[in-house]
Amino acid sequence: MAKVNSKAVIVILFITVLLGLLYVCQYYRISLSFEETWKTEKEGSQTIRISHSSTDVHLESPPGLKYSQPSIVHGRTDVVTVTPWLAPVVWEGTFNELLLDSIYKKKNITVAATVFAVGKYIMFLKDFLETADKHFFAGFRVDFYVFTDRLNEVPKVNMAAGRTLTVRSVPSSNRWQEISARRMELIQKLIEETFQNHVDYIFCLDVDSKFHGRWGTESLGGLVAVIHPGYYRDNRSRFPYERRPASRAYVAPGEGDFYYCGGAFGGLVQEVHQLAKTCRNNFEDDAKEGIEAAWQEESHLNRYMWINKPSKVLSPEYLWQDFKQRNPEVLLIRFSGVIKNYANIRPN
Ligand code: UD2
Repeated sequence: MAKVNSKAVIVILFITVLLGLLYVCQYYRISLSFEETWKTEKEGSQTIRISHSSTDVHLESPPGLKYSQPSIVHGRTDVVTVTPWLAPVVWEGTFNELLLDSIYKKKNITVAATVFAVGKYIMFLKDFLETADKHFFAGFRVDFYVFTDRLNEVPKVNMAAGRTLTVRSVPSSNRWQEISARRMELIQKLIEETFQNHVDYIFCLDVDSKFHGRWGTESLGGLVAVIHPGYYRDNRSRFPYERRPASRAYVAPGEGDFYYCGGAFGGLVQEVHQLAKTCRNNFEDDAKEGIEAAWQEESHLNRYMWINKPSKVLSPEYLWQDFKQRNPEVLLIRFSGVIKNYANIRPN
């Protein structure tokens, strides 16, 4: 009898310890989804808290807000407004900006935007900033970060209240491919060293572009990609993905969803940090083996987005190209790349 009892006690103890372990694991799993510990080169280890749930998931509308009735049977029929993994594709006519702005005003969000203006690309910065101040998250707190090697040539632009401009020095380079590709590393470091708790979303944008229309809260999401205007009507066999299996940006024939722009992407700070870090590491590991992907960081970004599906996809309204005639399904061009003479502005 005493023997049976001691066996029962051992079994009960074992179950108790097991339940305790399960509880602890569950606790850590939940904590980890809200906190991420990043090692920064300078500061060692630090904990950055980003509340996913309150910023991106819970959408609370102010009581009493009047807006037009949404329909479940009428809407855009000329374009696809949802991906096969059920992420919205944002086109003009698919959202109510009054409603969205009211929801995000309550959240008191801060959006950061990065832009690189290295070498002669500084010439594009004035128009970029002036039009961004007018159209990019107008009425919201926006922190612009300009990376340049020409600190003295940064134009003076009067920003609206609540919007800041920070200029960071970066080395010059005699290879445009390197300037374009190093952006991922600098975005990763900016997030690690500067953002801490105060920025919710970040967008990374090409400087040789201008805003023409609203780019606002409708674009917010966990991981946000923009459909490239040059390929969105094409079969994926024609997408300029990296096609050499030796590269970490490789996308095999028959794979890939859309072709996304390297010139605009964003999302929650934590998501963009993961993207930038991964693309940077893959780019550098490729370089050690003497490989440079076909479209540098754009190729790595496309590989990343193929595996890590964006939770919101922005239509080509969000990055058009001025040399292209507007297609009928593009009702509004919000942001577009200016016409430029590569031979005159690139260092090589
Ligand atoms: C495409 C992408 C670009 C990038 C590139 C591949 C779009 C609209 N553009 O543009 O994002 O993925 O292919 O590498 O998706 N820059 C400088 N100084 C330079 C060169 C570049 O500051 O001398 C910066 C600048 O912010 C510029 C960006 O890098 O906007 C991209 O370079 P680009 O505009 O010359 O590349 P492009 O037009 O081929």
